[in-house]
Amino acid sequence: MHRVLVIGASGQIGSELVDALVDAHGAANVVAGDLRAAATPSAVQFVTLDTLDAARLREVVAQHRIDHVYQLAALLSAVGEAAPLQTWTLNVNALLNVLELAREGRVARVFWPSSIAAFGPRSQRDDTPQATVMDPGTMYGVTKVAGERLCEYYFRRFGVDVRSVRYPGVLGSRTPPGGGTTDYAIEMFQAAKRGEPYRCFLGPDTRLPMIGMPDVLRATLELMEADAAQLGVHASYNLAASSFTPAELHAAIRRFAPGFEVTYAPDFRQAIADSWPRTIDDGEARSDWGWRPQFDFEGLVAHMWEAIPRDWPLPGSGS
Ligand code: AKB
Repeated sequence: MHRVLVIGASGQIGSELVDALVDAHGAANVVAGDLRAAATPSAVQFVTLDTLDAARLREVVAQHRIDHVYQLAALLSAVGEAAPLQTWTLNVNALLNVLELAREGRVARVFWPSSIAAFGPRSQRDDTPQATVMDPGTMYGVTKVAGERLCEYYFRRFGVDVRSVRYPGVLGSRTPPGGGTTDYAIEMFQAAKRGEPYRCFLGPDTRLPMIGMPDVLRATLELMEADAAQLGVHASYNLAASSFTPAELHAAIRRFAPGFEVTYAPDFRQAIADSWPRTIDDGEARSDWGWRPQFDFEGLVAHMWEAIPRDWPLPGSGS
C-alpha cells in the first residue's frame, strides 16, 4: 500500500490510471493532480496543481504524505510542433521537479513515461531494440530522450528510484487523447461509432506500435511494483503489444460497422509517423519484470469497439 500522486490526472492516461491505483491502494491513498479536474471525476481527492510550480508540488507531496509519484503531464508529438519551447519547458522541467523531490528524499519512487517518439529516422524501425540510435525529429521526442537521460542520471548519481516505459500509441476510452500522431486510431473508432466516415491524417500503410489502455495500466503498475533488484534498465523500457496500419484497423472495424468508410489525406503527421518504429522488441521488459500484453490486435479492436462511447466529440468539433 502506497500513498500516490498522479500528476496529469485529467489526461488520457491519467484519468484511467487514477482508478487503477484506487483498486491497488484504496481511494484514501490516491491524490489526483492537474490544472483542471477530469471531465469524468474519480472518487479520489483532486488537487489543483501546475507541475512547473515546484513549491506547490512540494507542498502537495508533504501535505498528503505522498511516497509514489506518477508524472504524466506532457505535450504530445503533434501539438508539440506548434509550441516547441513550451513543450520542452513542460515536458522536461515537470520531470526535473519530481526527480528533485526524489533526490531530496521527499518521495520514494517515481514513474515517468517515455514514448516510441524517442526514436527517430536512423533508429532501427523493425523490432526496434532496447538500445539503438535515438535521433527523434520532434520536440516531443527530444524531450523524451532528454527525460530518459535524466532518469538514468538521477538513478546512477543519486540513487533515485525512477521507473519508465516507452509507451506505444495508447488507445483508451475514457478521455480523448490530446494531440498525438497515433490519435488517428482513436479518431477512427470515434467516427465509426457515430456512423460517420473518417478522413485519416496518415496514409493507409503506416504501421505503428499501439497498445490498449488495460495493458498500459497493467504495465505501469507492474513495473512500479517490481523488485528493484530485477530492473536492469534505468532509462526507459521498450514496451510492445501490437502494431497495425490504418488500412488494417479500418478492415478490422468494418467487422463491427460494415459500411464504415475511410479516406486518406496525410498531413505533417505522416513525416513524424514515418520516423518512428514499426514494431518494437520488448524482450528486456519481458525478462526483467515479466511483461506480457493481454490484448493482440483483434482483441484490442473488440475491446475498443465495446468501450468507446458513441457520444465522444470528434476532433475539432468543439463539443
Ligand atoms: C503521440 O502520438 O504523440 C503519442 C506517443 C506515441 O507518444 N501517442
